[in-house]
Amino acid sequence: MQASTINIENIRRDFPILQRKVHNNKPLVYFDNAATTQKPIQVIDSIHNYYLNYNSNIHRAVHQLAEEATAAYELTRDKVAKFINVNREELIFVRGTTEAINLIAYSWGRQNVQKGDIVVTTEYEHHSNIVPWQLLTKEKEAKLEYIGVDDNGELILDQLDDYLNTGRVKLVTVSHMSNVLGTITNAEEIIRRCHKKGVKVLVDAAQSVPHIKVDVQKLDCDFFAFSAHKMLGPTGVGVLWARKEILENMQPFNAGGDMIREVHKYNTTWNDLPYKFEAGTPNIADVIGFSAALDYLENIGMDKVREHEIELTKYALEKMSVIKGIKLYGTPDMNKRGGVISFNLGDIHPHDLATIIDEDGVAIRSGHHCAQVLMERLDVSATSRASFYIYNTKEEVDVFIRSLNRARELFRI
Ligand code: 7TS
Repeated sequence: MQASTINIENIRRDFPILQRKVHNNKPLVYFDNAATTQKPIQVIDSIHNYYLNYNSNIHRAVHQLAEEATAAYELTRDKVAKFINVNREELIFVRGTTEAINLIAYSWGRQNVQKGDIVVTTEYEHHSNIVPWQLLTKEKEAKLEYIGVDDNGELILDQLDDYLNTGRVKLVTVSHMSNVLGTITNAEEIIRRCHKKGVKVLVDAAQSVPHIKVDVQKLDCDFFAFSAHKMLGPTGVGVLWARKEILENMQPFNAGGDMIREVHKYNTTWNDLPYKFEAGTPNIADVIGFSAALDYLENIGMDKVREHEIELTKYALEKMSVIKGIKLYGTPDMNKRGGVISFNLGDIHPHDLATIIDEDGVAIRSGHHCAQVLMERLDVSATSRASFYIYNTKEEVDVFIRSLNRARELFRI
């Protein structure tokens, strides 16, 4: 029995890497999807086809190849805009979530955050949604504050109200889904409370957009960021969305070709949105490859993707919870979590555990997951983490469970 109504056998055939054997002919069980997902053949072919048949720079020349490349690049923008329900002119291609957040911190933050102001983030952020704000608040003599995480792995929203009541908050920036706990943030509620006080909200959607249907207009945030490589797409492509009036009032981040309208010796005027924020030759091949990833997910349907992950995560949590000596992090309520399971097994160091189960072909992540503030909150130096996607099966979870038990026996837990 497969985990859900999606046809996993067909899906798995589209991912050549899943046929790979590792460590003495063990089938690969890839459970490191929160770090990056595997790519279907459609994505690989689309990049290959671009280089084989119409490699060219975009937005410049009038020859046929340039026109084909420009059209394919811009078609991805249309598809992304539809996927998250926004206008294409507000949608900027960047290198990834990290670059999107840095862009906001640099361009918007430097113009809008002043001495004494507050930027609020949370204890379960990825470093890429902490460090840029540390740099900004230090430079501006502003303050960085944190919404805490409770023992269920959920945000303590009362603390948000305390910060908002100071009247000094300029921005609240939150992960839509924790990459360690899998907690799905109640972003709608945070945005509602912030907007009541005129405070802007950035949503780091690196872990949500790949797994749950997100309608950005409905969400009503001000900034939104995610990475293609966590949703079947290539590395080196990310998306930043922001409201038109915000982007229009923002200074550019990178300056150079393509982002200008006219350049004179001592002054320059900016190109229209979104090109004002896309200086230089972009990652054309991978943006085009991202199109195929979006088609692939649209074909399956994001509701099905979510359904499948809920089933798999429930199944894994049930089996894991009876392993002697295991500590599972995050809420058991599947409505509030995605397909990410962080855990510790006895006093086995997560790196040792990951190495042992790697011998059985199971790839998981171990370490601090670029979330050291959360590790401090959980009072651990590291965790092990299994994270699922559309091609994972219950049979693979069984292999993982057997492997965890082998590690437990090795360490006599
Ligand atoms: N925000 C969140 C919530 C993330 O999980 C990640 C990457 C990022 C931002 C940064 O994304 P990037 O594409 O710019 O690197 N998370 C992980 C992870 O959990 N393991 O490896 C990368």
